[in-house]
Amino acid sequence: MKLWELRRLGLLVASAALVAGVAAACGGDDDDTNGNGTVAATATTSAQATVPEGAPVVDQDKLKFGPGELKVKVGEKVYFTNSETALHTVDINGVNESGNMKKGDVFSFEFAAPGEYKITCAYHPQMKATIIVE
Ligand SMILES: [Cu+2]
Repeated sequence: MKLWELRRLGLLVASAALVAGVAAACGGDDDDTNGNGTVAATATTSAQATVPEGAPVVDQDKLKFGPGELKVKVGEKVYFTNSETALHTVDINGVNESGNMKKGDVFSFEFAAPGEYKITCAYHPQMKATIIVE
């Protein structure tokens, strides 16, 4: 192998490592993005959590999200509750953010960026809601 070929190989390895590093950094962020490329501040599911008075709530009951449309402000936390025995999830723009929610579970999600978010359940395709963040 000629010297220039070695140099070229070295350069390729260096750029491959750089690309891998960038990809790893992006991959680490993927779970927290909301589909608009921005990071949502917090997302938690808890059986113990309570919904603060006056907070925006989307309830899962009778295989529906209620209300079907909700407007909130940027940075506001929306509380998702499950009032029935059927297992549900809260998928936000196609990403399952809540995991399985049993009856009584509360999942809260802070919408950190404006936009229209599609809320669905992984188990019940008929369950749909829209959250408009302004
Ligand atoms: Cu469901």
